[in-house]
Amino acid sequence: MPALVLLGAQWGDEGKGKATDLLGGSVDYVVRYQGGNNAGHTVVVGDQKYALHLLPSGILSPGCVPVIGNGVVVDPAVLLSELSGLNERGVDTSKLLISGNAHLITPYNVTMDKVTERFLGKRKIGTTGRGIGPTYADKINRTGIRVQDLYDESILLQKVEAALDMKNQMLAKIFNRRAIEADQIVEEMLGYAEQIKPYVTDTSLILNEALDADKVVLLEGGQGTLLDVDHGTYPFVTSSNPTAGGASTGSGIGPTKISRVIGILKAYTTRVGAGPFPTELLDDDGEALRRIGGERGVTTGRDRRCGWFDAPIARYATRVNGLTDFFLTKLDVLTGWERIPVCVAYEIDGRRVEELPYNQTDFHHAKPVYEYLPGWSEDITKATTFDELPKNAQGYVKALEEMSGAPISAIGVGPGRTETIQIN
Ligand code: 2SA
Ligand code: GDP
Ligand code: MG
Repeated sequence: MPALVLLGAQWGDEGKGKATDLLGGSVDYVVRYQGGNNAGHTVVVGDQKYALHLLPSGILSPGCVPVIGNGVVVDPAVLLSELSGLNERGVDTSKLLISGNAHLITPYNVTMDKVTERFLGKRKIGTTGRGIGPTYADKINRTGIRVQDLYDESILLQKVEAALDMKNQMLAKIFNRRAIEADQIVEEMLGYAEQIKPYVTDTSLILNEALDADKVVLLEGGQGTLLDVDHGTYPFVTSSNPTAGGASTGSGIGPTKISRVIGILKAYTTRVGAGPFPTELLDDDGEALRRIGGERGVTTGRDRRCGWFDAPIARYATRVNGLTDFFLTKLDVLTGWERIPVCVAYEIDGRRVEELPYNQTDFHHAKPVYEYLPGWSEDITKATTFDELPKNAQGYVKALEEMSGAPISAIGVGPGRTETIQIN
């Protein structure tokens, strides 16, 4: 198998970290291709729990080379602290590779993220405040700073000055803030340069050579399909492409090398931050899903908004990503409900709509049309085969598979590595 992609089919936090870790043993490289330390992946190995933000989840698999691709935005201070945190827990991180073309999150990008959100007030996006959007904005605006710029001091200074020129005027005139000094930024950035240097390389070349040598490369998405800047619920999205196309541009691996695209799909729906969410529950059921599912942001600690499963979203993820299969996660969280509502379509201004509307105003008005599936009360966390699941849990999985447009190849029944049912 050449390259495969693993990505979020909903609004993120579907359990991608666990799924990547599960596959980690059978792949040679795990690559992050977009986002930055806005991601929060939880991996539970035995009695150890790891929260990763910037590093690929493959860093926990000893045989695997973790890669930060060109499409990622890297906060160097976060990178170094995440590495040393893992080292202190005995994890070997020496194999890490970082693309010299990845962009750096600078302190002024973090400042811009925070002041912009404050400025937007009620209209804010609910970002993680990690400087993600402003760093991608600089990249597209061609005023970004790349990892490779750390190794040419005069170029770094010129680029930081250019990037700060307009921002300092904005900070002073619009946000009433003091100017940021280019020299101070350069000094801070240079302070990280030597520690990062051993990891920096041409990752696209290395990955393509690995594929030519029949190695297996796993491309790991952060966030999810509906947070994609092109295909998500714009403007309530992140500023990168978590969808399958982003895996190619964000790693420098051509689409013809990708043979499998796995969508990670939670058995219900969650979202962090602002924006439309048709099946959101503002009642006791929503509170129960949050409590039982432990639905709290791994990066910011914010409560996640919770709701029932939304089939048009799953179908949409299948379509825009060309999904080959799904991993269904957190089925165990639904144990105990007598009947489980599943959104099969929307009602928008009196019309029944089967697919996700491309028009944002329509999506804001979408009301879920529910079908009710019978629930189960048996503990399913020890199930290791599909047949061991209660009949109604089997029925729920089969119904979701039929509605979502791609086969379900694994089912999560708990957070641990072993709490997974593989379906062949
Ligand atoms: P940003 O910071 O610019 O990427 O924010 C833009 C929107 O993207 C959402 N976003 C996320 N949604 C779910 N999970 C994410 N990662 C963390 C986690 C989130 C956390 O694993 O829990 O801890 O809050 C993530 N990252 C970005 C964000 O909420 C905005 O809606
Ligand atoms: P990611 O961002 O997609 O990697 O997901 P997060 O780590 O942010 O959130 C998923 C949460 O669900 C984590 O706390 C995981 O440990 C947990 N998790 C993953 N799969 C399962 C599952 O099948 N059952 C249960 N109960 N928890 C799971
Ligand atoms: Mg997460």
